[in-house]
Amino acid sequence: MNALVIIDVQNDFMPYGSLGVPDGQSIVPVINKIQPYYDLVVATQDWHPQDHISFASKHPGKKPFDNIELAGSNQVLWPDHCVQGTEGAMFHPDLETRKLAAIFRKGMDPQVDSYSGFYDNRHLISTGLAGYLRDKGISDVHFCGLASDICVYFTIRDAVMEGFSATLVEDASRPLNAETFEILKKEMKGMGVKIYTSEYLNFVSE
Ligand code: VGL
Ligand code: ZN
Repeated sequence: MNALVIIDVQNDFMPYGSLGVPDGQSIVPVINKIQPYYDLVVATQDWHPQDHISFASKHPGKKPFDNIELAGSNQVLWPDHCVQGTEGAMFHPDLETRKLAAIFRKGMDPQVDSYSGFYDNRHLISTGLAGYLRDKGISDVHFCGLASDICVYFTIRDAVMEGFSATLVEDASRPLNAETFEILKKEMKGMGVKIYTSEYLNFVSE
């Protein structure tokens, strides 16, 4: 059984949003096109309280994209984004949501960031996504969404660690930083992640 996990296809990650990913809107028709190929479709939403620690606005003297040390790790500071219940946190209005069996929300702890759809950045708190997918009999998981070099990448890493077969649907994803993504792509391939574009998916049967 296979599943598609749609990551953070939210207004604030669109070029018109507060943390816009270049060309982000162009993934929406691709994601809508591929959904029928999957046994199960779920989505994640970045879902921050308005005083979230990852917001530069919380740190006097800091600007978006500055780095700080937080609990012994590096934390990138972001523009305010995906605040719970705001328009920016809603899915792109053209995203097909009728097939979504569940929505997993992350980044809700004001003190901890959460890029992966499975665990927070300290790897302490689970969203329940791994258990949910296993309970549904899913072994083959495909990923798409925004941004391919941040939340999609960290989600895929955790999927591999959890023992799922992981595939990135590359044209249904876009990176914030294209150069970083090229490096991470090699790393993902090294971990056994498959990277396909949507037109090849029909030929992949596992
Ligand atoms: C994301 C930065 C901060 C993402 C979320 O969805 O890739 N990036 N929060
Ligand atoms: Zn965030």
